[in-house]
Amino acid sequence: MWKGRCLLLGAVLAFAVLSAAGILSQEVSADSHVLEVQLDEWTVGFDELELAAGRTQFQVVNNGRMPHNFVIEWTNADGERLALETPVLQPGEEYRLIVSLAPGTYQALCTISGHADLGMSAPIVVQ
Ligand SMILES: [Cu+2]
Repeated sequence: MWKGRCLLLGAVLAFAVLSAAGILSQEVSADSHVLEVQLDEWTVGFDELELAAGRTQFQVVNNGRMPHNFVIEWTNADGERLALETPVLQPGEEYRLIVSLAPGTYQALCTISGHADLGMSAPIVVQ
């Protein structure tokens, strides 16, 4: 599920830039960003997210009344479809997804049948 090409460890301290002001909280620790993602019907909590490359902790919480997950998908240089994902979270459950993202465009979505089409899908742009 994880290819070394996308691993970018030891990144210098950088700040996340959030386009969806007020929707996500942000805090920066020594070597990673911490972003809170609030899943709900039918949103992944942001319309578009801009991130600096490097390590990010997504603190994912399901605020909805139905099960949801949070998946980050992308296509690598070989055309392979890759994904990082939380387990399916029941209402009220939380999960910390720690990723290191290289510059590129990713898609955040819930992969439970039909949910992305209902709105649980948004791009992540990593610079
Ligand atoms: Cu869902």
